[in-house]
Amino acid sequence: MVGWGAAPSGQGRKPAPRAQQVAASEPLREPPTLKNLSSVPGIVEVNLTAAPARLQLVPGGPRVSVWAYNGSIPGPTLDVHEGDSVIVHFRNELPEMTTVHWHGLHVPNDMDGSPLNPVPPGGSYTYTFRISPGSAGTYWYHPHPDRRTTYQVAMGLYGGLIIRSAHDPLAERGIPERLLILTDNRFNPDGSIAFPDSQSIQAEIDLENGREGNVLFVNGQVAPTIPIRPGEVQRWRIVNASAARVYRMAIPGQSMIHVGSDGGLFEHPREVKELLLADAGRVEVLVRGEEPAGRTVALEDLPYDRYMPQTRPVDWDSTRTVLWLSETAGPPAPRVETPSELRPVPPTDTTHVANRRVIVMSQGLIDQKRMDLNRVDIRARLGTTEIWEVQNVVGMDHPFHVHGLQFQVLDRDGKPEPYRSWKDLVNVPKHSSVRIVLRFADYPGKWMYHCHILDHEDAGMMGILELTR
Ligand SMILES: [Cu+2]
Repeated sequence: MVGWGAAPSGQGRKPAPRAQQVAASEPLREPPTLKNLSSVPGIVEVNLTAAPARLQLVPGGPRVSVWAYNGSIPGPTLDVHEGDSVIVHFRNELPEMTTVHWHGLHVPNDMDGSPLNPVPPGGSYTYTFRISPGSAGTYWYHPHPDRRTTYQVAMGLYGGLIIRSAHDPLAERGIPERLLILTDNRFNPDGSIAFPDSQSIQAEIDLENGREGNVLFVNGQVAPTIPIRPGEVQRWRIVNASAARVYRMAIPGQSMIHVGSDGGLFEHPREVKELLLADAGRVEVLVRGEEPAGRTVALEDLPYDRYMPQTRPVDWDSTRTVLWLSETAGPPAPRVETPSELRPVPPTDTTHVANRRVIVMSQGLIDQKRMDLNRVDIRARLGTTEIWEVQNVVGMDHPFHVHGLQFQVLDRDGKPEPYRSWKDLVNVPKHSSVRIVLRFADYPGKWMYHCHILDHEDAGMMGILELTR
């Protein structure tokens, strides 16, 4: 059983919870779910179209030109179960090439939506894959075309993906859940999405820091409200779909129970005061409504310095409100016991390691190279296990992502990881290194590994891993 003790004051935080009156914050809405066209059990068949649309993005603002999946931002959520066979009829109605990358999923190579398999404008592609057993967790999908990912995601192309297990200890206890997709964006005075001129200083800053926006969204809403009753426990599946922003999340005066990461639940819950969520990563947390009812507290994004000193934004050290948690009045919710056992996360066997590699990330480069779609950077055999030491040798963070599998973090700067989890993305802070263990179980082909700051990825901070039998 995990305690829910009051959180002591954190660094630079006030000891008492900040009660606030919030004007005109809308209740959180969740994205629509992709409609399953199949009535056959175990088959999920959906239509997904990427197309230009006009939507209101900023509250009170005008409708502006966006690109959207099925006309909504975020796109509709793909909600499936382990073992399901998924068929996605995708249509590209954009004026340029795109792909749909199923971030974090273990799928056949030609279903991965990497830049090696572009869908031309006006074209279509049927993505078919089976959801791996044991992969229950929170994922997302987004475009991954050659050099245009930043633009297409900023225009509105991203959506959530939930994989459910037949045995979920939290769902079995009736804990309600919410999907929260975090993004940020930047706007012109007329309300349209702002992109810098290619020769501008802002373009250079974006290339260095990755695109950040001054308006933060949750499911496309600005600082929405989540109501919670005293004693109620909610499970939040949080996706960071931002291009570059790293969130250091905390609820002042309250702890959270961290129960899962990119590839799903941990073995045991962990009580935390704050959580660091790099772009493209996911966390699952339990949040409890606290006494007294009637107050409103913020889920805050605390300052986190991921930047090069010369391009660090002037307001990097400000605290931002991600959403409001409204502790509603009324009778307390019945007590919910948080299970101490969530699910097994067996350690990847390292008795036989086929290869130990060092991968060096510098600014815009991996192993001193820019990505070339016609080059293979790493060759490995299916059925083997490798340990990669991912080194960041420069003065800003780079989040490292590998396509098509979930890995485990062994240690960070030699310090063993305190708990096991499945991950497809690990933030490698400035001047540090992380060792990960990867098992190449299945699916031959060429897989991308890259920095997930989208501007860095577009600029070629990416390599190709070829898996062969
Ligand atoms: Cu990077």
